[in-house]
Amino acid sequence: MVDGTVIEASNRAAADAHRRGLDGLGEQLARRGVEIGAVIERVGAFEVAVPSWALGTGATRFGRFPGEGEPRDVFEKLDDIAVIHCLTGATPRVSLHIPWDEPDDPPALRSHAASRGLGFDAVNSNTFQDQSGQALSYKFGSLAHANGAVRRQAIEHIRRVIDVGSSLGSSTIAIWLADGSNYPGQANLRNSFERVSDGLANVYEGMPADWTMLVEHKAYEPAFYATVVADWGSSLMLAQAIGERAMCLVDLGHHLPNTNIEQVVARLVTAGKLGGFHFNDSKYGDDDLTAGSINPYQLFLVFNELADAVGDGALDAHPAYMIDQSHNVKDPIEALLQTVSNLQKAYARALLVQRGVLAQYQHANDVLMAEETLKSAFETDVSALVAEARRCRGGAIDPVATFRNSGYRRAKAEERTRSRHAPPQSL
Ligand SMILES: [Mn+2]
Repeated sequence: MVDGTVIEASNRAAADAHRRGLDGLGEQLARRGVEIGAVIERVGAFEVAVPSWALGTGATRFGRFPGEGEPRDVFEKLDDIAVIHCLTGATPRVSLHIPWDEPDDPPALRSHAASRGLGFDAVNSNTFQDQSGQALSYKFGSLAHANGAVRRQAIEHIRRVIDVGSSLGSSTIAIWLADGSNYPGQANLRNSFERVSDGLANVYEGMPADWTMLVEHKAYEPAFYATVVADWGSSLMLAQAIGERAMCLVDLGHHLPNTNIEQVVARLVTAGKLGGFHFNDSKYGDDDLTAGSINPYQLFLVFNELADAVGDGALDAHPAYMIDQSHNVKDPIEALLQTVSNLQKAYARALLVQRGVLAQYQHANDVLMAEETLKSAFETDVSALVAEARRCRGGAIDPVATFRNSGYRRAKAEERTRSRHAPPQSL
C-alpha cells in the first residue's frame, strides 16, 4: 500500500494551489446558485469497482508488452487495487473474473481483501474460451450451442462462479456471452436466442435470493455476423423474461459506432432494468481505452442521464459502476487512477446541470439555450472539486503524481518477477 505519510506530504505540497482553485470554483458555482460542498459530498460518495483483469498490461491479438512489477496473482492484484483505493477513496470493491482469477482458497482471498479495506463486486463468468481440462468446447457457442451437453456445461460453470462469488461476499453475476455466428446460415437466429434465454433462466432459478444477474450485450466480436445478445433490445428482452433480479449491463464500448448510448441508458431506466455499467472509451469498436479519453462529452451525457433519473426518482439507486478496460501502453495503476478521476469529473459536471433551467428551455423549445445549459456544466473545470472530494476521503489531491512519488512501482519491480501468467484480457 502507499504510506499515508506519502499522501499527506504530497497533499501539503499541493495545498496552496488546490485551495485557490477550490475557492475560485466555489465562487463561480455560488453565482449559479450551486453550493460546492453538496457537490463535493456527492462526488466523494462515488464508488466504482476495479476488475481483476485490469491490473496487468493487456494485450492485442498481435502481442503483449508487459511492464515491470506487474501483479503475478490475484492477491497481488488486490494489493494494487488497494493502492488505487488509498489514493482515490473511490474503489473499495473488486470485480473478479472466474477462472482467470479464481482463488484456490476463497476465505483466504476474502480476508486478504478485507485487511486492505476491499470487498467484492460482481463476479464474471467465462464461457468465451475453453479452459484446460474442460470436457466440451465453446468453439461454436456456450448457452446458445446446438448441443445440450455444451449448454449444460456452461450453466454449471456459471453456477460455480456464483458459488465462488458467494464465498467472497459478492451478490452479483455479470454474464457476457460470445455466442453468435460468423456467417449467415451458421446458426438459427431465433433458436439461438431462445437457448440463451432458457440457459440464463436456468441459472437464475438456482441463484441465491439476494443475488442480481447482469446481462451484458455487445454488438460484435468475436462473432462477426450475428451476436446473440448484440444490443440493449436483446438484453432487455432477456432481463424482462428472466425475472425481477435480472438486469441489463451497459458496456460503453459494446455498441456500433455513433450509437446514442445516453439514450440507451434512458430507455433502460424507463424499463426499470438498468443494472450496471462497464466504463471505458473507444474510437472504433471495443477498444477498452481509458474512460473519457476519446469522447468525454458522451461520458458526461451518460452521467447526465443518470443524474436526471436519480433527481426525479426514476432511478432510486445508481447502477453498479465497474471499469472494464485493457491497458496496453499505460501503467495499469496510473491508467486506473486517471480513469477514476475522469469518471468523477463527468459525474461532478452532471451534478452541475441546472435541471430546472434546462426544463424551462426545453418547454419553451429554446434549443440553443437548452444545449448551452448542458454545455456550460460540461465546460466547467471541476478538477479542484474532484480533488477535494478525494482529499476528504483521505486520498490524494494529485493521485498520479503521488503514486509516482511513492516509489510503489519501483519497489514492486524488484519484489515481483516478470509476470509468468497468461495475458489479461477484457470482457
Ligand atoms: Mn464489459
